[in-house]
Amino acid sequence: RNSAGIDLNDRAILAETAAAIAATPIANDGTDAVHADPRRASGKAKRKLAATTTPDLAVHEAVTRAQAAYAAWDRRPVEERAAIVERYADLLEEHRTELMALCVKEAFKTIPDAIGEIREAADFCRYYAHQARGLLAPMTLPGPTGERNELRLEGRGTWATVAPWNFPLAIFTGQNIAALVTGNTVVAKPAPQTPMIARRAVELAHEAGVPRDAFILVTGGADVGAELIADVRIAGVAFTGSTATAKRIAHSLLVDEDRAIIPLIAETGGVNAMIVDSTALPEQVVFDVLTSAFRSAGQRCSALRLLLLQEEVADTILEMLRGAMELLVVGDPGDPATDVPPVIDRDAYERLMAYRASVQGSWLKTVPVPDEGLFVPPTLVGIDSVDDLNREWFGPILHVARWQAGTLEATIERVNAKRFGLTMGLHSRIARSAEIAETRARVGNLYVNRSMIGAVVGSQPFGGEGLSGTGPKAGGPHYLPRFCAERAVSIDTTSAGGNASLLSLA
Ligand code: UN1
Repeated sequence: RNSAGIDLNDRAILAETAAAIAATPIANDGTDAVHADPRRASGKAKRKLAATTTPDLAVHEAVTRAQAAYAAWDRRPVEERAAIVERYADLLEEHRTELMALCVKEAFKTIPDAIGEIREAADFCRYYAHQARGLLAPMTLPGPTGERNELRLEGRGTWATVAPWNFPLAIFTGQNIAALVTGNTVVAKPAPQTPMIARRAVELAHEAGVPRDAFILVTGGADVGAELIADVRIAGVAFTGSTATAKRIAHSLLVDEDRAIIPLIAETGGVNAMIVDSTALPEQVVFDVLTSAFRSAGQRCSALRLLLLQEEVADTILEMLRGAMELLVVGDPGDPATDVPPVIDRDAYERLMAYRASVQGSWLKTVPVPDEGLFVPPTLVGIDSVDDLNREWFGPILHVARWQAGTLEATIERVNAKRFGLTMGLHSRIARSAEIAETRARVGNLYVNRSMIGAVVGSQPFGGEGLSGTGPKAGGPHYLPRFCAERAVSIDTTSAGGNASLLSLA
């Protein structure tokens, strides 16, 4: 099953969701965002709030409990854990309208994106549950006669997970379920912007049968995250967020000489480019650009940041894109018609608006937005060359440059030279160009003739390289093993080894 079973044309579900949104007792519908919720407040007020927010449990106590719960959880047969995780997926779907409403209210998700959250979270659960059953079954390995060799994957202990606000249910669930289904226990820190979604997700996991102490939430800001990462009892860290924070985490895992060397799985940002040549279908390019750059207000790490148009079609495509941007509906995320919601908080709003103002001379297009609320106008910014953008702006701001026919390979190398490596798009009908992109693009996810967002669990394993993260890819076949300890057991079964039959001293 690869769907939350929600049809956007199903009026009953939309009505149910609208009612749930109205009944969700937290601030804002995207229009009163600035005033109503302290988490949307200025940086200073937000820091104060983070400092005064009482974590559900103090970090030290949370790790102590999760450690104590580890042995029993890891010893449960994988089938039991997998069944609990599948039950959890069912619960996520049963509670979908409530969870969607939380996504809309707390994270400003549009309704289609909120549906995506439920679907992706449930998909992660089912995919990882299915995979764990095979992966954690003991494997017999070949060896000489008289020797028995087995390889087992098991949990490592207690993981720390640090999740982002931009996929407050999907990525939060993916990280935590991967750790849990493989036998680990987890202390999870959600983003300070989205604690309520996380709390509800954890409650439902407990309801599904995950022991309370196997999955513990700690909430708060960067200070709580730092304290969690600094706890030497942690057996691994899964992080999604900024490149800078990932580096700080990597550093803090290494400074203590006595500390075990533990895995860090980091999924970070990108300066994602789409290259369009003269054989591309312009209407499709325009649609995919709108989707990739402006949907979710550009707040996906997969989002398109840099559009590279072949000189000969640049003016035509820009003209069509300008026209299409006029049709974007920017507004209340709870309205099913909305394409572009507000950005996550006042800090993000101010950062993006200041940058946007600083490049005003290069605007190629911008669109009006409602006066009240954290709406960053979708904006096209012209730049002279592919080399002129080297950092990620996490919002609905798309940079555009031109490239010359015959330089596809060189253009891809110039994108590679930014050293991010998350997503790249190519729009072309030339098979040779697709081949060049496939072999040259140093990215985790290459998308040809389609949008660059919305990676589907199991079909498009997602994650990058370089400054974009460590891998392995979430929703792919290599993700779970990273959460596991690998143990090989070799037994001499000859009489010389004394182990022809191991004594059973029951
Ligand atoms: C992220 O923004 O952190 O492909 C990840 C997508 C999502 C992944 C985005 N599944 O847009």
